[in-house]
Amino acid sequence: MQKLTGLLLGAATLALAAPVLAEDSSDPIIIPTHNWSSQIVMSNVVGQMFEGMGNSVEYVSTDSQAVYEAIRLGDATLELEVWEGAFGKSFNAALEKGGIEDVATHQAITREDWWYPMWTKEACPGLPDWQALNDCAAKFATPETGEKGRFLGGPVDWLKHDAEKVDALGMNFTVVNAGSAAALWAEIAAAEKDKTPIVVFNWTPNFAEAVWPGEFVNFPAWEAGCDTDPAKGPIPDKTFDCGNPANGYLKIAAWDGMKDKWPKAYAALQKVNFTNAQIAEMAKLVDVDGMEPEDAAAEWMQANEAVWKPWTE
Ligand code: TMO
Repeated sequence: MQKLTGLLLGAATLALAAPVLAEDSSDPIIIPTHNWSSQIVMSNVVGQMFEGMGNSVEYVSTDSQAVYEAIRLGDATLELEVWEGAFGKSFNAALEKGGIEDVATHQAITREDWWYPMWTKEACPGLPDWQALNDCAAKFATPETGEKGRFLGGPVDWLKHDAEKVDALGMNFTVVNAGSAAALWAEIAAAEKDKTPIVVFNWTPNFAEAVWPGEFVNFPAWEAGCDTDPAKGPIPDKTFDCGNPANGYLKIAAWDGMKDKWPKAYAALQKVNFTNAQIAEMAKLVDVDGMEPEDAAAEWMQANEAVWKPWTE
């Protein structure tokens, strides 16, 4: 009897330790990719990890805001980089409608905001304070912006609401949107030659911090609701009268049907977790070393097997 109980207990423990998951569907897992390098490389890393587990994967280039609606409807399966500053609003709206799930939060802490390379401080020593930046607006003037300073924002789909911020805070700046992330790096590199003051949209983790030491502009601190509620932030009748979150999250989202359709891939996805340094490295392999995202992902995986292999077990 004791022996039998022991056996039964042993079996129960085994079952607890290794739940048997149903097989994954042979349909491809749809992974959306966007227009900045770390997201594309990370998508390929996780895609190649799924392929190594026997899954089929398809990458689809998708608008970085519309993707939350696509996931909710099951047209895309997951999103590996939900940046709080750029996408928190769209993600929350989709969560409220249902069909999408908050799967995990990366260890990485993110920030996305107005940023300048350090040489800019010579022209504007009061930085990083936003009012000091505004007092120096003329130093950033270009033929394109007349008397106003030029702020180079990211591609419009990142919806950074920079024009609303300029309006809310009464700044002497005009927002110009770059056509691509590469255009941001090209302008910083051009400004570096004669140390022209420049203020652009940038983020961390990114390769840029290792290439150009710089700082984010300090705007009035972000508080929840600053983007929707005029009462939040220092200006009583304006939204976006604040900076982006300075300690933002980076989340993973998935279609809520994923766990039933691809239970093994879903179990692995729940364990995916990257650090700031790992994400900056993924961007560097493309933006500095000039690799194709697919090759960058393969190289990263080869060098970091100890990081991702355990997620598949
Ligand atoms: C969404 N992004 C990382 C480009 O700021």
